[in-house]
Amino acid sequence: MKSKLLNKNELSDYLLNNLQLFDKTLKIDVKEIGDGNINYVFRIRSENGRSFVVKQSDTLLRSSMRPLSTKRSRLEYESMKLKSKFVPDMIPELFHYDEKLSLIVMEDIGSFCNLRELLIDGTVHSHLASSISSFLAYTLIPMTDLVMNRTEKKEKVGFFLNPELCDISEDLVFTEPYHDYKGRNIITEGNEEFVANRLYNNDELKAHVLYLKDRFMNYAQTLLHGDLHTGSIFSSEDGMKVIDHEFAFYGPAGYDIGNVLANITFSLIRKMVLKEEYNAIKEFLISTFDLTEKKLKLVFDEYVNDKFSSNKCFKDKYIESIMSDSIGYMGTELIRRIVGDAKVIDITKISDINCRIKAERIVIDSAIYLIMNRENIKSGMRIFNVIEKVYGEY
Ligand code: SR1
Ligand code: MG
Repeated sequence: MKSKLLNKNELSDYLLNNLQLFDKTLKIDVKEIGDGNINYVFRIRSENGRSFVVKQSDTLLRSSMRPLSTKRSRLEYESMKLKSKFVPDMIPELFHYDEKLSLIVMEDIGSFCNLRELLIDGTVHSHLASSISSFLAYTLIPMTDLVMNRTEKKEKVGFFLNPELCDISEDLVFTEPYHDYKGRNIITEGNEEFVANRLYNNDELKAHVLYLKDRFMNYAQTLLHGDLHTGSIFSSEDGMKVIDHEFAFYGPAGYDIGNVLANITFSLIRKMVLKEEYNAIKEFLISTFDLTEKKLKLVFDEYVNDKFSSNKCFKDKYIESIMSDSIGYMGTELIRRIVGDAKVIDITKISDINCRIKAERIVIDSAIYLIMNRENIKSGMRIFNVIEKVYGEY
């Protein structure tokens, strides 16, 4: 398919001629600000300071230039629209969608900071565990068929089929870290034997990961963000915004929760091995897990009100299984960011090679324990205890 990507001048003309967002008599400046693997992101600012963000999907993947359907743009837009009904303050406001150009115009969230960078810096805004747990509970529970009309929910499952983006995760998260069949893994020098022993030659672990992969592929529980790492979350003293919804699809709720927990853990382990103050991040990890479980129950009570599904025993089992899935997917995200090629700067920016080797081993050993024991880890403190114990072994 031919590329339809606009260059900066074309984008500027497009916005001035097709939308009433800017005063046409003033100059506008277009700057590319995206650094992701998938799409292109621009900030467009008028001389009077008014600004917007434009996200455009090309027919080729930004990182590797291989073909990728632009359907992802429509799914991103529709998923943001749906989620903003439940968490309006946490989704950038949407101004325009162009189906032909796969282009979304949205609020500029430039006054918020990237959460990965904040955590590396040691900054945890006081509302954050509460905000993230609300985002998770209010986006995950209402889109299940315990709340939605059953027919409408099945239509949504169909609409949000996202085979190409899911395929990326099925490979990068659930397959390649255990079988490097595409030869794309990047293992830090010094950890090759460790990775072979712990991952490539670990059939017991692989069985657990296959179960989680099967659930990812077949359990259409709710509409997921699908790639909810700390680079997709932006925070300020007053609130947070979640971006990059192109991986949206119907899958197990625990996948989004597990991704958040794993990505907080990278910054925690970074601080631990660098012997930096980590108490704020430890508390953040613990409260994010505990508050998410609590709010899933509250939102269940608030939204699940038909007389067949609002059953206390069922509710407890349902939330318990979301939380154990979360621990499992936390583990798979932890592992894939260490051995795969989509790494996280929390770990790659550890400049002392011995510290980095140690951090990677702590991440992998913690993850393996979490995956294999996911049904018995039931509190944020237990998660921290696992990491602390593994840390003590190195
Ligand atoms: C080719 S895409 C690599 C990774 O970047 C995205 O943000 C997802 O995490 C994906 O796995
Ligand atoms: Mg992303």
